[in-house]
Order: sequence, then structure tokens, then C-alpha cells
Amino acid sequence: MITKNKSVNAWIDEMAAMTCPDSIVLIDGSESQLEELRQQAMATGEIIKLNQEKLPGCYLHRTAVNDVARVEGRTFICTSKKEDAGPTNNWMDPKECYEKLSKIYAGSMKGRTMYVIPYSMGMVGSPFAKYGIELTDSIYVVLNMEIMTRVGTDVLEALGDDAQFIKGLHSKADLDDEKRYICHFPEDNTIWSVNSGYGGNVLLGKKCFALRIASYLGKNEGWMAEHMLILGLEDPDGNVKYIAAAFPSACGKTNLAMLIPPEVYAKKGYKVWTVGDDIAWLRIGEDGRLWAVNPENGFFGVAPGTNENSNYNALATTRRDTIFTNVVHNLDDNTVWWEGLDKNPPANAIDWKGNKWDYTKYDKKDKSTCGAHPNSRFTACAKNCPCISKEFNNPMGVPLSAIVFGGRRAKTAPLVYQARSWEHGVFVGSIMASETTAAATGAVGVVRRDPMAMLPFCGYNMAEYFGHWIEMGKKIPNAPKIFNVNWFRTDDEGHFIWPGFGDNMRVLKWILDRCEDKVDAVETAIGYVPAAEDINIDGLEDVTLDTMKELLSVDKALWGEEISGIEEFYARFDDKFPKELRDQLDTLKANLAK
Ligand code: OXD
Ligand code: MN
Repeated sequence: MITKNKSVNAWIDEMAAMTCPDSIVLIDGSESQLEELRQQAMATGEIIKLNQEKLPGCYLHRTAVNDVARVEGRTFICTSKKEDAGPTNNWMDPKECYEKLSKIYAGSMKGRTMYVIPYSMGMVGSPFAKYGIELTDSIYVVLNMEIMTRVGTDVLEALGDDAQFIKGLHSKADLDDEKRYICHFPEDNTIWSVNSGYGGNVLLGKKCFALRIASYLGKNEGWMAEHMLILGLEDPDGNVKYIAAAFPSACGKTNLAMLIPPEVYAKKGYKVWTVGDDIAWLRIGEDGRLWAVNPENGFFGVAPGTNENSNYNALATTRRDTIFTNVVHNLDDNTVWWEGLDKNPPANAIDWKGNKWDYTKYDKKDKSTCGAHPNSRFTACAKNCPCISKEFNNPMGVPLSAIVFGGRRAKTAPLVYQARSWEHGVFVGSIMASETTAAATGAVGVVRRDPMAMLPFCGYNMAEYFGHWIEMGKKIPNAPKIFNVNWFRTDDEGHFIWPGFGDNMRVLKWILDRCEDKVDAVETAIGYVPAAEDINIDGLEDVTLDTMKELLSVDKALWGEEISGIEEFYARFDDKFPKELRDQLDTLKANLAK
């Protein structure tokens, strides 16, 4: 008997009969067991222990070279009816999928150990926590899950005899990318992932559970699972207001979540606190506000570009108890490096593929010369983050004043604008678009629609997802205000106009002032934008009032072109698509024609 829960045991037996592990080990969450697993993983070369003086508790791992990112093309939502997965998800019939994958899993754990990881998304014992069990044949997965979620036997105790847990099965199998599948069965609370060892595909608590399965549960249970960071902004009087923000992958979400206020604000006593950097579970509180919980326990952040200036707090978080994946190994002092860390690439180094790396051959424009993979990662503990919010472990979460959407747009979207209403805000989220990045495999630099940054993560029909947003709005008496930001406006030569990073706080300040009715705004065709003088530019060298006007300008001709992109996107949905959003589109058209 692996556990005291009959349904858990029956399921483990069934999965073990299929995958045929040599042994089954329950992960109890103890440091001694984790240490034993690290020792084993070091012996096989799966992880490398780094310099313990400089990086205590830190390890390096390299994935297979064909396994470095999420595989959206091989990610499936398996609902009994195809229409329930909707037009934006890959769909497979559940029976067919179970059959197909069972053949791939058959005997895949022979000669290996199956680890049973009981984990909680959210605080163990909290009324909002959800429990999962991941079965895996990878020690790397065990060690990462232990950082990213709350793992251990207390989860089994909290689960008791309940059969309601998310059943996750992962096997590295042969890492064959032709047989790689990441499949979700929302109707069965089940996730099957096979032939990958990359975080986003195999740390099943994260994208698979906390977004895809949870979004489905949220629709049925009256809450929302969103791809959002959560931050608290403290004013000099000690009042903290919370913002949740959704951006597509690699738009600086972790940087915004851990922002350091610029000098003008810092010296007055403003502070930013991180509650989460990737996922928010949102519920209506008894006080009629929308409350946000970060269900995770760590950060799975992109390493390249992280440095003392871009994200001091993230870098500090990675200085202990961190697993680095696919970064450069500096052999001189047994530490790690990545592009954008500093200007001193190591001379004696191994690249992410495990080959000797010659930094003098590095060419910024040729990604194949990089020492670290562009999607290389750190898995770091939230508790080690210098700016972690004191509400981080509050099971009730934090009340939201604002929801912010954003994307990477060179010209169209202004630096910031506010939606006229919740419904209009849902429209603003639904038309989000950005350039693709290295976090997902496929073309880089192409503009793609990514509503609410959920396109790859919504576990059901996105038309119904939009409908759920609209319905939630009707039920929140004190709903957060909704905004859109774009840190990535460029001039005609393609240079960024807005400094970004810590200076984004200037925009957050305007957002919160709007929420408290402290500042006016200018109405435009797309929503409310700030008056140029209402964004504080004190201390900014390259931003004048004129730059600010440019950053806030709304180009009607460009928005006219945008309309056709939106129509094309909306045309993918059938009659499940909410009428409210089509009405919003009509309003936008009418406003632009004025
Ligand atoms: C991520 C993402 O967080 O791709 O890895 O969004
Ligand atoms: Mn993400």
C-alpha cells in the first residue's frame, strides 16, 4: 500500500501495470529523501552540483537537445465532444488518446523507479487548494516539483479518502519527439505527458493543472484560473494595492512581478511585493471583491536577460536552492552563466548542449552560437525572493484593484489605456496580440493573437472562456478595473521608446490612481488614456512630454487595420462566442469612424 487512499492506490496500480517500473517510491517531502535523490541524479549525471559556496543548494541540468520548450502542436485537450475543446485547441477523442498513449507508455518505466509525488496547488489545507499526484520516472521532475509546488505526505493527509485529485502521469520514455504528447482529460481530472523532460511539459502542476485543468474546473465552479502575475504596490503610508497582469510568454512578466521602483518613488517609500509571477487563481470574496491566489510555490523563470539591472530580485532568488536548466556551465568556478547576465562570458565553459563553448564565436543574431538556450530556465523557491509578499502564504490570497493585459506591439497599442467597463475589459483581453518568442517551439517574431495570454493554456472552448469572463463580471460587485499596457512601442528605427523595467512602476501608479479616482483620463476610440502630464517622468533622461504624447497616441489608421485581424480571429468561433464581444467590436468600429 503506497498510501491510505484507496482511489490513489488503485490508480497507481493501474499506471504501474502499464508502465512497469522496477520500483515505486512515495515522495514524502523530507529533506533526507530529496538529498538521496540528488545524490542518485548526480551519480548518473542528470544533475551537476554547482559551487556550494557561491551557489548553495544549486544544481545544473541539461535537457535533450530536441526537448527545450513546450510543444503546443503536440498538446491536446481530450473532451468527449470536440466542440468542448473549441477551435483553438488540438483535440483528440479521450478513448482514442488513452489507447494511443497506453501503447507508448507500455513498459516505458522498465528498469526505472516510479516516483509518486503528492502535491498541492495553493496552501495545503486551504479551502481553495487543489491536490494532485504526479507519477514520474524522472528525478529532475521530483526535484523541480518540490520547488514549484507544496509536496509531501501532508498533502495525502489533507486529501484523506477523497477521490478528487488530479491524476498526472509522466514518463520520459525515450524522449522521442515523434511520440511526444501532452494530453489533458478535463472530464477525468487526468493529465498524461510522455516523451519529454522539459519543465513546461512535465511539471504537471504548472501549465497542465494550474491553467488547463483548473480553467475548466473554474468555469464549472465559478472561479477563474489565469496566466497572470500578482503584485502588491505599497505606498509610503504602508497601504498595499494589488494588481494581476497577463502577458504572453517572454514579455517580462517575471520582471514586472519583481519590479524595483525607480529612485523618485523609492525615496518616497514606495515598494513592490511579489505574490506570483505566472499563475493566478481568482475568486469572488465575501466582500464582493475579486481575490487572487498564486497556486505555485516557486518560479520557473527564463534565465537569459536576467541580470542585476533587469531583475535584481529574480537574480537574488536564484543564488540558492535553484535548479538551472540549459544554461552555460562555467568550469573555472563551477557556476552558471547566460546571455545577458553580465559582460563576462566564461572562457572555460560548456554550452547548454554539453559541448565546449567558445564565447568569441558568439553572434547575437545567430541563436545557434548561444551558450545558454534562449529558453533556458531557473527553478527557484519563492521564499528566497527578497521582495516576496508577506501575503504569499495567505490561503485567501489578496484583493485585486486592477487587472492588466499587455502584449508586445511595436505601434498599435499605447503605453497604457483603461477599459470603459468590465465587458469592454474582456474585449481588450480578447484582442491581445504579441510576437511569438522562444518559450514555445515554432517561428519566432511573428505576431499572434493570444487572448488573455491563455491561448495555449485554456483547457476548454475559448468562446465559452470569454463567456465565463463576461458572466464573472456580472457576479463581482466590486470588480477590479481593467487596463492594457504595452512596454514595447518602438520609433521608426525600431528602438524602444519606453525604458520599461522598474520605470513601468510609473504606469502602475497611474493605474492605481485611476482605480481610486485620483486622476482624470482622456477618452479615445479604444478607451481611456492618461493625459501626457499625468505619467510621472521625473528622473527619466530620454522621455520628454513629447515622447509621452507619442507613447500615448492612438493611431486610428493602424487600429483600422487591427480590426481585420480581430475579425479574422473572432471568425474562428461559432455561436458559443459571446455576443457582448461582437458588440464591443462594433462599438470600436463606430468609434474609429467618428
Ligand atoms: C512559461 C510560459 O511560463 O511559456 O513558461 O508562459
Ligand atoms: Mn507563463
